[in-house]
Amino acid sequence: MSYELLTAEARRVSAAPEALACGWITLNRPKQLNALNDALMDELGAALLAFDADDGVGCIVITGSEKAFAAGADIAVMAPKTFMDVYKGDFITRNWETIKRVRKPVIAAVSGYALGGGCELAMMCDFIIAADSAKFGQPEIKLGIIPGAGGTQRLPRAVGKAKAMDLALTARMMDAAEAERAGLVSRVVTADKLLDETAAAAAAICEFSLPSVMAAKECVNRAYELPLNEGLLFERRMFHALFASADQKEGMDAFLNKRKPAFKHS
Ligand code: DAK
Repeated sequence: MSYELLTAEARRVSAAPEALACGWITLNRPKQLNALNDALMDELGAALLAFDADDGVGCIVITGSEKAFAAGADIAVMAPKTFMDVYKGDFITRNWETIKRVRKPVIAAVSGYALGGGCELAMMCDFIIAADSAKFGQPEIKLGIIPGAGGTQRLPRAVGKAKAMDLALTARMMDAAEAERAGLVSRVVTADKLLDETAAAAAAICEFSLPSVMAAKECVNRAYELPLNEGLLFERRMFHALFASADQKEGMDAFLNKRKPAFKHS
């Protein structure tokens, strides 16, 4: 598939022979700092679903430019809209939620601005690796609106109420170091190392057995939806289910025989 506002390629990130490829998506609307319009979100959804359906892909990366992961939803598009436009049209909800359907891990590699919808998009990914130049924020309040794609819900879950309120109410930006301390990002690296560090994380995932990778993602996500006992039960059942995979036999046999596993992703 070819895209206009992003690039998408299945990249080999690991030299291990059985490792899967990484679906690498780079947002590419540089003049607008990757502001997210309808066409870009359509393309992003299509690229995500294509990689999710591709048996040769084990994980997906979303990244932007050095200056901006994404500076938010496109303000020029939103500016003239009326209540009836956004309510009746269910404004930009349609193509903003595709990412929730993706079952393979999605890593956000964030350099520069991740603001408004850009911060929300990063938070919809499974984890965020940040360059030390990254700046996160929910500045919608400056525009007379509030976050509309999960900023008031996912941000407090990630960083707690105090910082979420601070960001949403004052519009200040949080730098990468603060974001890491607060738990929003999993690691911070210098800007020149961001893509290599992300590729290495993706390579580790792509080498593991895809069914167990998908099960781990599903279980961690349940932690946000279920009471503890139900979540534990779900995890237990998924754990049991993986004993039906060939890769469980392979992984454990490889450990016992002091060799590298050759997972078949089945
Ligand atoms: N939209 C459109 N254009 C943008 C943009 C944006 N969000 N951010 C930047 N640009 C454009 C600028 O207008 C400028 O264009 P030209 O003037 O060159 O034509 C170009 O990108 C470069 O920007 P600056 O000249 O401003 O660059 P600076 O380095 O001086 O400043 C900045 C960078 C990121 C601090 C600044 O551009 C900025 O404050 N941008 C706006 C950030 C922001 O307010 N973001 C939140 C937008 S509201 C929903 C889903 C999502 C959303 C809502 C609902 N549903 C599912 C219901 C999301 C809402 C939002 O994100």
